[in-house]
Amino acid sequence: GAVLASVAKPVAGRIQKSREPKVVLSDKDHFMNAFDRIVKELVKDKEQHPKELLDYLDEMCRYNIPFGKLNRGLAVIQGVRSMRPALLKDDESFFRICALGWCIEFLQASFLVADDIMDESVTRRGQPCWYKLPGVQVKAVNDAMMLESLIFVVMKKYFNRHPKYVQLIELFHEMTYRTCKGQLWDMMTAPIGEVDLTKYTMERYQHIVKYKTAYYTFYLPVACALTMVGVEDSKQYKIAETICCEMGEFFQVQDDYLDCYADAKVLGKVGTDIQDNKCGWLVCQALLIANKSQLEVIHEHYGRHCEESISKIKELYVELNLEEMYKKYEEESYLKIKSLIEDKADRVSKGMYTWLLGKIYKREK
Ligand code: DMA
Ligand code: MG
Ligand code: MG
Ligand code: MG
Repeated sequence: GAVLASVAKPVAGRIQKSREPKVVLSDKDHFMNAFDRIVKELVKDKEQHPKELLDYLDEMCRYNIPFGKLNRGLAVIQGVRSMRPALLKDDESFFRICALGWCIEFLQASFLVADDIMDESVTRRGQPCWYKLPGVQVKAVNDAMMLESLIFVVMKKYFNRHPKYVQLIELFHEMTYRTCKGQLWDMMTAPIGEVDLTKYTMERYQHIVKYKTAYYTFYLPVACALTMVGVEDSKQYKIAETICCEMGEFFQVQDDYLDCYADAKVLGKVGTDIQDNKCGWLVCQALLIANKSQLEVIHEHYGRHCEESISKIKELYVELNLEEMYKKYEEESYLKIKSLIEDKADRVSKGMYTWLLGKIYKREK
């Protein structure tokens, strides 16, 4: 049963213009091809499940995993490339790095499927949210758990003989746990129909975003790359945590800004933070500078689903010049992270951090 129209197809590669035609694959091409292989091998189930079940799994994976920017997964390859490129020389070793990158994208997909249910979102990555599809609905709850459990199926398949197998499993478990705590705190801060503005402080905001976003988005790929290239010094992981948490906060501030200001067609999702009563960056900033009557507007209209209330909040954001504040924050934060990288990262890992920062600075989606 086709639940969807679009599925990810393997990449054939571009033909290089030279006397001897040679197919050149970019990291992204390799990464996409690895996805096709991973999913094919996943649904080639030895236990002989009914075809219908395996077809659903195949479709669920292809709908939810590969349509994002893939920066988290690609960061693992990039990290290895800048720290120990020899690991990408032979095909199987390159494939294994790709598989690890995909594990992060599986985790991301798992969180997004659940997040969209919790946030009552309607679109994601330019298509309807998975739980919104008539053929899916509440099965999406199980699919979110399925996506998470598939991480460990993939890992067992390609890493069970790897010396860092246990370390990688523990890393994924720990980052999953932290993200869940962040998601919980995000939701506990935004109870439906209850606007308690005293909760929306920058301290609480920073705590939420560090846990719900920074660890799995930045620290996890970096720690995967460090692990794969054989870094064992715990100091390096501490430095990674410091830099990645800073980048993660920056990234979620962007996410919150884009939720309100981006073109939904470019962003691939329609914003819901205002009506969802979210402790987002914009409302936290607004509360810091609003006068008494502006505070009343927030109190009356934030966290309401009607269009009129949403417009009232957006008008107030314009009045408070929040776009300007955001631009200023983005510049300052970028410079702060840049100097953090300069100060803390060693020569070998600098390239990876700089690449990550370059991927998010001035992003529009
Ligand atoms: C993102 O929070 C965090 C996770 C763990 C998915 P969000 O709800 O702001 O994300 P999005 O804007 O993508 O729905
Ligand atoms: Mg959301
Ligand atoms: Mg959310
Ligand atoms: Mg968001």
